[in-house]
Amino acid sequence: MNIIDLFNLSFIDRKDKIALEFGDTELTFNDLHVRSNQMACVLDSKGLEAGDRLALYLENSLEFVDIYLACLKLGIIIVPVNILYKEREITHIMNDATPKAIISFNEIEGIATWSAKELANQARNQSQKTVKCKATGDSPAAIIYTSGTTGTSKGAVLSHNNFIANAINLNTCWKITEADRLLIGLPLFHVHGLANGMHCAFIAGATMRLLTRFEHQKIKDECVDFKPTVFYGVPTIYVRLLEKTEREASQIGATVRLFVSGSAPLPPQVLDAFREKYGHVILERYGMTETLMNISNPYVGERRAGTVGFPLPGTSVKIITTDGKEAGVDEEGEIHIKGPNVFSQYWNRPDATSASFENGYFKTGDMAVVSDDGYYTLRGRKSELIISGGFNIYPREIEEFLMEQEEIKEAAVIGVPDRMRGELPVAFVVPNGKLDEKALEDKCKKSLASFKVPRKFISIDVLPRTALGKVQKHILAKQYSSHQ
Ligand code: MLC
Ligand code: AMP
Repeated sequence: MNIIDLFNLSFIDRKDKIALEFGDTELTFNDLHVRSNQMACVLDSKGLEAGDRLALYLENSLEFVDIYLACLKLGIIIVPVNILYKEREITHIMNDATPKAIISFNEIEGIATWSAKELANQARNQSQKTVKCKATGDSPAAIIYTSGTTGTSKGAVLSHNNFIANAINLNTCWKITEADRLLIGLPLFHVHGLANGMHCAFIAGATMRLLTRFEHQKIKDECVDFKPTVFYGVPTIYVRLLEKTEREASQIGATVRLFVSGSAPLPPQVLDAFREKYGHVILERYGMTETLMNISNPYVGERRAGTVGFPLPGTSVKIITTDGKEAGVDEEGEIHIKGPNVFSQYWNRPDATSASFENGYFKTGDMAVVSDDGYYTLRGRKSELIISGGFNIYPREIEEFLMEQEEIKEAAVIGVPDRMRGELPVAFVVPNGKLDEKALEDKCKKSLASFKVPRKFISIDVLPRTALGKVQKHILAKQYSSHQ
């Protein structure tokens, strides 16, 4: 079975129900079905075939949804690209995934694009006839780029079955049904918005309101107008919601039965403050691009602050200590995951793929402990990954960029704590002569997504290193905090 077969439970059987609200547009499930058939005709006429890749550089929009569904129907592998990425970052993905094209609303400097608006115009005149989806459960549905635990960003190949396992789990465990109304302001280019948001809504037959993005200034009005029952956010969004007045909080929370947090650690004090102000206990869960959702606090039962709960159905979880043994209760180790939700490979990277699996389990790079009553608590990461506002930053990528600049001899990037975003990147640099920080910042802004641009550049004479030459980032972190 492919995921379109599951969407058809709604596309065909709930024809006249409102599936999607976006701006002033309301689409029924039948509209989604018809529009994606038409879009599939356009893509087909452009010579795209099953197994081809097609990159989407699109903010949340009707075009994103239509093209995404059309690709699933044709067996085309979608490569969603973070809309905040700049030419340098997009080029890496284009070279790696070699998509037939990249679809965008606007021109991208140095990269040939297909216009999303033009495709949408062409689709209007096409046949509405149902396109038979030939994909099987094992067919790749998407390649999503993620920094993983090491190196530069790699494409995680996610199959129809991976997405199906994830959606069935969440719809079951979080009781998502056709009575629900999902408010999705998270980007569809990441699995949180796409697989937990859109897929779950379409399969359950729930109504989804899609926002171009989450804007804290507008969220109260959206809630009052849409009356959501389910709300997904990253911790930054919940910190923003805590800034609302009591009255706004009661308006936002009035119809919601479930607030879910994930993609980065939710500080226990945020969960507590949210319970105080909103009267809701946020359900925190843990996932990854490579595995989709793994561990979740229960819908029924105690949602324990600071923990991510229990393994989801069908997901096997082991904690492996540094000496390679399975950890006992309260003993820290790396989380290893096996299950129908786990991806099969990094695109074109057999070495990276085999390095990331052990005994059939995916090594997540996340450290954790489990309590005697089965709750998992994440304890940080093995790698240097920084998560800012739910977006991942791999320090090496920024360090390499900085060291390409003539004014920089050496660079080391660390994540520093931030109340709003969780973490922020800060760069320690050894300059060639006097450093013009503003000029360096401008260069970063031109080539790196805004969330990757270091918030501070700290000049030092020499980076602290071990005898083997490895930069001692913990010393830099101490140096940073002692200067604050
Ligand atoms: C953020 N920005 C965006 C944007 N999101 N720009 C365009 N489209 C978007 N969707 C930019 C802003 O322009 C701004 O740039 C900066 O980010 C901060 O924006 P802000 O307005 O101050 O927003 P804020 O209230 O801080 O909220 C930011 C946020 C955003 C939380 C809405 O960070 C976000 O959408 N994060 C979600 C990321 C996500 O979906 N992660 C899931 C990964 S999957 P500037 O230039 O002014 O700084 C995964 C697996 C799992 O991790 O477990 O889920
Ligand atoms: P990504 O590569 O964007 O899929 O990000 C996955 C990473 O996000 C995981 O490896 C974790 O480090 C982190 N993550 C996801 N959910 C949580 C959570 N609830 N608490 C802490 N970290 C999380």
